[in-house]
Amino acid sequence: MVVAIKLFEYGPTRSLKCRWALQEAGLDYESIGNSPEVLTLGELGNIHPLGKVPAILIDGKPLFESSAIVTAVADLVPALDLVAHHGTWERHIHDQWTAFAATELEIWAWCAMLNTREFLRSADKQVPEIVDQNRELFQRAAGALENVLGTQPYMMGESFSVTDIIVAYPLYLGQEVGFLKGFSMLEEYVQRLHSRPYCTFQL
Ligand SMILES: N[C@@H](CCC(=O)N[C@@H](CS)C(=O)NCC(=O)O)C(=O)O
Repeated sequence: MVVAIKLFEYGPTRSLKCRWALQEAGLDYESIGNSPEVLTLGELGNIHPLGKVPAILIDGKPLFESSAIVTAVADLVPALDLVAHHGTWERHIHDQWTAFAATELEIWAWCAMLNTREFLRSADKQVPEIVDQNRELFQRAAGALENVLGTQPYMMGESFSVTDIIVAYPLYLGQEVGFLKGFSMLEEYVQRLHSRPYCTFQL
């Protein structure tokens, strides 16, 4: 099976999830941009309604949102079992954890970054007082994951899957802003994933 894949990406962003998934899947792809200028490309604007990265064309079909892209990439290579297959209960569990990662974890770590990192948002537009609330909400969700990963090595059980790429990214952001301290299972999990050859996240 040969699939034409164009990934609109820029290194230190959520694009990293997609690059990692493509490498796990063993799929060749054309990297478009991979610099801040990617955000100015009209072709990107035609795929992503907000002109953000990552975005992808798979055989010409457009898709955005990093979790959707990662899942679609894994679905291209079903024999590798990189994601629970369509129509199984496990697939619903994958959807459960990827939605949880975006709405209960990533949002709070990202909000903390936006309000403390001037390369993301100028100081006059930051509200650093919000960070304590971000930490509280992130850590509530992190506690739930800590319980899961205390009994199994990966989010879906005994084996790595792209669910882990999607869940680990907000943990990696959380580590950046110091929200992961004291969550020993999560710190070990991040290290475990980091030791995979295709991991793109920098600790
Ligand atoms: N929920 C989206 C978030 C995409 C996103 O915010 N991308 C950032 C880089 S990590 C971006 O392109 N920002 C440029 C902008 O805000 O215009 C996803 O997971 O793909």
